[in-house]
Amino acid sequence: MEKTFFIIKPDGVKRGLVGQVLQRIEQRGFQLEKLELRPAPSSELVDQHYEALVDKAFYPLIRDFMTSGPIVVGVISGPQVISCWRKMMGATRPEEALPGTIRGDFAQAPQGDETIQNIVHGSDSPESAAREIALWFGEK
Ligand code: DAT
Ligand code: MG
Repeated sequence: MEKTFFIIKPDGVKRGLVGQVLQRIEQRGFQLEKLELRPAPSSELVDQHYEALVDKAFYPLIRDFMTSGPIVVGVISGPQVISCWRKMMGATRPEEALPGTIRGDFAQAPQGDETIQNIVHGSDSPESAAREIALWFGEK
């Protein structure tokens, strides 16, 4: 069965949205394979996770945000779970995320110079899912 990796980012945990995010996963019928509350991740781990973005001008703000507090990490499985979870998350930019999606229902567009805080992460392909599961859960 297809698997994907997800994160409830520091904003989601701080705002008390863990239960509502997990409820949507269960409601949709996906199977929870792994689920852990983790202390704020190290910069090194976040840099590896976002290896495709580390050279972008905005990346330092992402790193600061992602290391700012505890996160929930997990693996879920189900038919087409990678693309389906991406649809459930909604667009990257909160102002573009449709109502009914997690980001569209809970995330606000950045104000001032803060970075995008959009509650959740989900792998974007089978290759990233495998890489991210190995990175966060140490499966070789
Ligand atoms: P997604 O999280 O929808 O997969 P992504 O992988 O392109 O989006 O980027 C990872 C995170 O980085 C994203 O959730 C928010 C932030 N981000 C992406 N593009 C950005 C940009 N142009 N400016 C600021 N932050 C950005
Ligand atoms: Mg991404």
